[in-house]
Amino acid sequence: MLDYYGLEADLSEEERMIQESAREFVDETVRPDIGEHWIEGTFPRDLIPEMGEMGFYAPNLGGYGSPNVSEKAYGLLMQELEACDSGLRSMASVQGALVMYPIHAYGSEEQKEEWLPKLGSGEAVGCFGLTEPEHGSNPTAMETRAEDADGGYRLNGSKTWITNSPIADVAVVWARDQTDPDTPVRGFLVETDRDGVSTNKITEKLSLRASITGEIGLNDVFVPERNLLPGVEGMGGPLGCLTQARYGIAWGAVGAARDAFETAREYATDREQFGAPIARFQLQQDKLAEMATQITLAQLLAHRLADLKERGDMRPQHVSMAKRNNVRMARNQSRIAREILGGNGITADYSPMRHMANLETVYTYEGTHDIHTLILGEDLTGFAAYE
Ligand code: TGC
Ligand code: FAD
Repeated sequence: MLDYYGLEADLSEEERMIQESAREFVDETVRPDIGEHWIEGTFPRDLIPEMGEMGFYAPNLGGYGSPNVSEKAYGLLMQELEACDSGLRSMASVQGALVMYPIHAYGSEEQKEEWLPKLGSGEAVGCFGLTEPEHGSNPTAMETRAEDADGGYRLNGSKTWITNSPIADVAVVWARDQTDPDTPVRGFLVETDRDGVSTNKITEKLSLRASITGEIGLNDVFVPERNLLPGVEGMGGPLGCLTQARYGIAWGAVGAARDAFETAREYATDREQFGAPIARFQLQQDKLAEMATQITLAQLLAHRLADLKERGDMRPQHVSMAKRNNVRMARNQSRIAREILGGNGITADYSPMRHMANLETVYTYEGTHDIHTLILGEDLTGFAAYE
């Protein structure tokens, strides 16, 4: 596996063990059938509890059954999952960073005890409802409302493009807590079997096909007071979760690029044209040299980001730079890998084109590439340029 600057030599024993066990799990259990799942547009649901058993959901959190592993170990895990398929990493990102994290960071003791063990083991599935049909890049303008009701709240609105909503037991839903649009956004735990909740599946995706995506319709849904996340008010709530998930993506995308590179390197070494392996030709070596360089730069960024996170110095803007760079890198390099495979490269028998198609989603969700450019632009100049 490409590790040109020997970064893995500095891993702790725990980090190495997590990386190796995730690699083995993916190779033995997921990789053989992932192309078929991608073609069929299905997620291998029997893996959900297996991934829980492996400790893949938010192992970087402390307590409630989570082992509190290092941020680097968590990143390496995301990298190995996405080296198989972005849909697999999405499953772990949403369950861990977008559902367990807000419960852990903002939830009541009762909510933590009820949900964290079940979500960690994969017995329950969660989803994160922020995006709305009319408000994607600008979720602050959300229209979903939570009005006071006897003993709780009544939710109305709709969320869309929600990973796992059709199979979720619980949704973290972000809404304004009154009819006044100036009141702060609040987070609610909404069990999906409540009256008035619908979760239609979005079909015909040409990207992230081995992942289930849907809507969340909320039609006069009553949730009791105890379902409000008490520990946060305002957009810092959902955006704080995004920082956690974007961190995982910055690592994960490197895995997709590395897998595309390794597939291309092997193919170039085996495939002969004009009486020699195509790896013998300078044009192909140029592509491989550039891919290896770009992947190595992204690995360095991810490792440094982990160090910053571990010691509490990571700012959301650091995460934006890494998400923006590493996903763009993976999107570009998986396409070059596809080229090296010639005609075979357009089939699901090889991973590069599947990664390439998946990365269109990864480039778009968790803040589009453009939005991260604007976040960095604001940080560097002091001028916000969203409007
Ligand atoms: P702004 O005024 O800048 O901030 C509001 C409050 O939030 C705080 N904050 C953050 N906190 C933690 N992490 C971050 N990344 C934060 N960004 C901002 C900020 O300090 C402030 O706090 P306070 O206490 O002062 O109130 O917010 P804004 O309304 O101007 O928004 C800025 C903008 C455009 C950057 C933001 O809206 C944004 O990031 N938009 C992109 C939307 C997005 O990423 N959506 C993702 C949806 S979830 C998803 O895609 C899951 S895919 C899952 C999968 O399958 O893997
Ligand atoms: P828009 O915001 O409409 O953007 C369209 C284009 O305009 C983009 O190119 C964008 O970069 C550009 N643009 C927007 N604003 C500006 C600006 N100010 N300046 C310059 N350019 C701009 N959301 C969730 O809440 N939970 C999930 O689990 C989830 N999972 C997802 C899974 C998939 C497969 C996909 C595709 C999306 C998912 N999302 C999820 C939604 C995702 O976060 C949004 O798609 C994303 O935030 C972009 O929103 P949008 O699609 O509405 O695009």
